[in-house]
Amino acid sequence: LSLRTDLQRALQEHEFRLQYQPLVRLDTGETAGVEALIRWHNPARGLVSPVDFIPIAEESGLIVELGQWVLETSAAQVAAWRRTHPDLTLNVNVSGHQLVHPRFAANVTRALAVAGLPSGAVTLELTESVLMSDPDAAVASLASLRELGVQLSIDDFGTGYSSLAYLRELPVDELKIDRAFIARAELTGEDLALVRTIVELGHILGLRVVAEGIENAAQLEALRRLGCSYGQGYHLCRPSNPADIPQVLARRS
Ligand code: G
Ligand code: G
Ligand code: MN
Ligand code: NA
Repeated sequence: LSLRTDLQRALQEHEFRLQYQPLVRLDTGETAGVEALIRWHNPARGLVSPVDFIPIAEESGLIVELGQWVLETSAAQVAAWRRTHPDLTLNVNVSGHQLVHPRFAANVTRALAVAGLPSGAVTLELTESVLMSDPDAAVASLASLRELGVQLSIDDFGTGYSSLAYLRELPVDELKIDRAFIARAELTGEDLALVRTIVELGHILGLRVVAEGIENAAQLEALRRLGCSYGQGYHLCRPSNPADIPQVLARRS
């Protein structure tokens, strides 16, 4: 069976699951939100990484349906967790193919309405490369999404080709520093200076800045000292099954 045919079947047979990775406030150590991350458990193939199946889902167009499932499932899950943690927010990764779909805004609205999750609790993550492949079109789609009240994030920042001019024009709320900048080393010297510069750039533009890929205590401490507001990474918490999240919400990192 080709991966493409198998994906369609997998969606019908409920082989996809979501894990959630906390976004931690670095000043208090509290979990502010969670990022939904898709997983495919296939009896024959085992656990397949989204790195391998998302591109195929994009080529075949299935990403629209799959992305909608992610949105609906994660919105319902976070709405449930908000009964005990009312300020918890949700980050969802969105593919460029979803962004340009004419009904994307309507689909987002419907998913959130069904789940009973306020749009202000949701941040849609788009990669820098998607935004920069057609910046003028991106600005237009992002503006219409933002009218719904959802927030927008630039994921994997620093790996694409953002021009500073466009960065200023993009209607976004959050910038996620790609883990390549964080996990490279002990975060000293040039690496540290580079990350400090990105944090400052984000703050100058009025954005929430999230450092991804924090893997050790030294990196965490360095980012706290830089005044980076949020962090994510294995050292704080691995992507986790939904059943394990309530105990994560109860503790501080
Ligand atoms: O979780 P993991 O490290 O395996 O994720 C690998 C890649 O898959 C990351 O780039 C991540 O953004 C992407 N990814 C994970 N979940 C989703 C999803 O629901 N939709 C899209 N479009 N990408 C996702
Ligand atoms: O592209 P995106 O940033 O959405 O990718 C998120 C993925 O990064 C997660 O799915 C997760 O599996 C992975 N990830 C999260 N924290 C860490 C980390 O500390 N180190 C590494 N190497 N990967 C991480
Ligand atoms: Mn992401
Ligand atoms: Na990222």
